[in-house]
Amino acid sequence: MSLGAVMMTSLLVGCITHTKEPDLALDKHSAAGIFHVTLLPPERAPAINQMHSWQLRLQDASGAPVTGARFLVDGGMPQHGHGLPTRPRVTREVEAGTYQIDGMKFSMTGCWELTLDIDGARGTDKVTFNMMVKNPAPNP
Ligand SMILES: [Cu+2]
Repeated sequence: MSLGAVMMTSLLVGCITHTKEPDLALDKHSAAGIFHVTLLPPERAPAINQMHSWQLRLQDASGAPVTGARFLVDGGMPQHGHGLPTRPRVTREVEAGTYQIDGMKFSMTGCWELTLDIDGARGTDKVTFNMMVKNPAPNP
């Protein structure tokens, strides 16, 4: 494989591929289809390097809320080869099947990946989200 081909291959992960639109959905089924996961971003887009929280809604395949689940949060920027600048955690279940992720921070603009390992009563599964982080609009 030529160096050019290697570089092309390394660009085909995460947000940007040349074969399809970037998959920026915040609403996905987990890899094995056990869960339906919806990420709820903060109401106001956080500034770069600002700590913030997200929420996530966890449902089973029939749409029923999944309570008492445990999560491992990981991620980074695949195109830059680095991980998250913080160690975000799910800190509490806000209401049945809705959880809070604290300690989120994006240290630069660009394509970030967020991976959740989910351990629920129905089994364990994994889901990966891609998000394009831009500089937020200045405060009014
Ligand atoms: Cu980066």
